[in-house]
Amino acid sequence: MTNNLGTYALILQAQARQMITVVSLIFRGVQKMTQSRQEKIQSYGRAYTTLVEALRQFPPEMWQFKAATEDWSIHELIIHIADSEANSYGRGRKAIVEPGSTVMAYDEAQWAKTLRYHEQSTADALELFKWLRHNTYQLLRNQPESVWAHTIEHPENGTMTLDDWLDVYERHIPEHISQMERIFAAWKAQSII
Ligand code: NI
Repeated sequence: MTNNLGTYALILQAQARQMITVVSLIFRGVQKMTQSRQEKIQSYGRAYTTLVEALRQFPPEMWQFKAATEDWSIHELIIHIADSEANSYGRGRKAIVEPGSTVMAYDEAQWAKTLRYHEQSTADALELFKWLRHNTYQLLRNQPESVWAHTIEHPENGTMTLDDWLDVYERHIPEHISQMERIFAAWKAQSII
């Protein structure tokens, strides 16, 4: 009897230890996810500063340079960033307030042509981007956990959670900065010839 009780206690102890391991693994997973989301929100919030600092390395006289006819110039990319932000501003809010909504897709290349991006002010576009981004950043910082699983329906990308939306827009500015660097390199290469 005493032996049986002892064995039983050992089994219970082992089971408890296993439980603790599982719970702590789950906890660490959640903590990691929350941490990386927090990092993304911070990076999302820094985008305007990052963009303005990056733009300093490109001389304004080459902002309308296109490496190929169908490629975008730095000038067009800046206007695109503001238009994209205006769209994402609406999409993010739809996800928070009206989960399950279908959001609008738009033809980026056609917007650049029809809305004559080269004739629009880059200074105005940067200012617009600055405040749209700032306002959404403030909003994101205070969202409850449950909101991040809210979804929207994108006609081209399918179902997106608010986390997916953050992922796309956190990467948007750094990706376009890399593109600008490639345009600048192409401009330098053809200036030498
Ligand atoms: Ni883009």
